[in-house]
Order: sequence, then structure tokens, then C-alpha cells
Amino acid sequence: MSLKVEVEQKVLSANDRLAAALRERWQERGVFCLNLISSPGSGKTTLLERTMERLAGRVRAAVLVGDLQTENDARRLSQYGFPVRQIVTGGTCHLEARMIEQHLPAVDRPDLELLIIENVGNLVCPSSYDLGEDAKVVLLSTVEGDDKPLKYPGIFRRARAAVFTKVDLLGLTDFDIERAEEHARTINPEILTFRLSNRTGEGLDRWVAWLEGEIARKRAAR
Ligand SMILES: Nc1nc2c(ncn2[C@@H]2O[C@H](COP(=O)(O)OP(=O)(O)O)[C@@H](O)[C@H]2O)c(=O)[nH]1
Ligand SMILES: [Mg+2]
Repeated sequence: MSLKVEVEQKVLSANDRLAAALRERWQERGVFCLNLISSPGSGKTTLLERTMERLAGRVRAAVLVGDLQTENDARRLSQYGFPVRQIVTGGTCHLEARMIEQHLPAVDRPDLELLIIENVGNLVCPSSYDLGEDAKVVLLSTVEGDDKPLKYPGIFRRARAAVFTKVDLLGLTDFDIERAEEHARTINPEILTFRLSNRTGEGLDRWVAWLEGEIARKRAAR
């Protein structure tokens, strides 16, 4: 085994142990934890803004948001009344469980019901790092090409749900949403799919209803 592969495997297994401990903690407390993954600009922060608007006063939520360099996303999200913490990775292309552990105290509270993590914008590295989440959700916007599920099978295989964003822009490119969904299902027959627009609000009701269902289920299983 090469040294690089050996080091990578060690980092991953340390990450997996920590992620397992986080998952156990969420299980005991009945907290639903979501890990949002997409390429930069697909609409993760905007979807979080729309989601937080709708959950305000109904769900006790917190957000951790990863970025290579800036605090912009946390600033955007902090106006919705939920605790938000930016994790600046300083160049690392993904979040790791130890970063979640480290920044959690800034947003955690005893009666937390929902923790949403916005990962660093990237379809590749974040898919291999377990953060102790209940579900990974992959976002793909309708301007990125409907072949992307086939090109990035790792994340589509591991995701519980695929959210196709920017449906208000359908028709401006040759993105075929049926084909994109078909490709996603070829990779992962179980994957849930959502079509939505953060701009017009289309599809947001179904997304929020799914989320609320999962939160209720997690709370009940505690
Ligand atoms: N037309 C349209 N624009 C969107 C939608 N969602 C996000 N955007 C825009 O896409 C850009 C990137 O969004 P952002 O949420 O920052 O993406 P992130 O990098 O994945 O967090 C911003 O200019 C958003 O206003 C959408 O559903 N429709
Ligand atoms: Mg963002």
C-alpha cells in the first residue's frame, strides 16, 4: 500500500469513528441532521434561506456552513433567527467530523431538533466524509448539465435525496430534468428527487414537508 493511501485511510477511519459518535448523539437526542452537498453556486445557501424562512417558529434548528475562505454564507443566513456558524476550512475541499465537533458548541442547544450542514461547494471530496448526518442531500441546478449524476456517481449513490434547483431556468439550456432524474435513479434506485426553484418558490412546499416529516420521525424514535 502506498504511503498516501495509508495516510488517507487512517484519516478516514478516524473521521468515521467520530462521525459514528456524533450520529449516536443525534439518535439519543432525536435530532435530525442533514448534510447538503453540491458544486459551488447550485443554491445550497439560498435553499437554506428559503427553508429557514418557512421553519421559523416551528422547528428548533441550527446551521453549520462550510466555506473555503469567506464568512458570507453565515452572514446571509444569520437573519432568520437560528444560530449559524461558519466553518472556514482554509482551502480544504470538504468538511470533516472533527470540524463539526469543534464548531457545534456555538450553535447547539439542549432542545435542538434539526441541524443542517452546508458542505464546501464540491461534488467529489465531501461525498467521502461522513459527518454523522442522517441524510446527505445532493443539489444539482438546471444549468449544470443533466449528465452530472453519471459523472459524479459517488455522491448520488450516497445521497438520500437529490434536489434539482433553479427549475425556473429550465428551457434556457438543454438540461432535461427527466433525464437528470433517470440518471440519478440509475446510480441510486432509492434516491428521492425534488424539483424546486428558490426564486419562484415552486416545489418548496414538498421539500419542507419532507423535512418536517423526517424531523418528526427522528424525534419520535428517540
Ligand atoms: N434563478 C435561480 N437562481 C437561484 C436559485 N437558487 C439559487 N440561485 C442563485 O444562484 C446563485 C448561487 O446560489 P447560492 O445559494 O449562493 O449557492 P451555493 O454556492 O450552492 O450556496 C445566487 O445568485 C442565487 O441567487 C433558483 O432556484 N433559481
Ligand atoms: Mg453557499
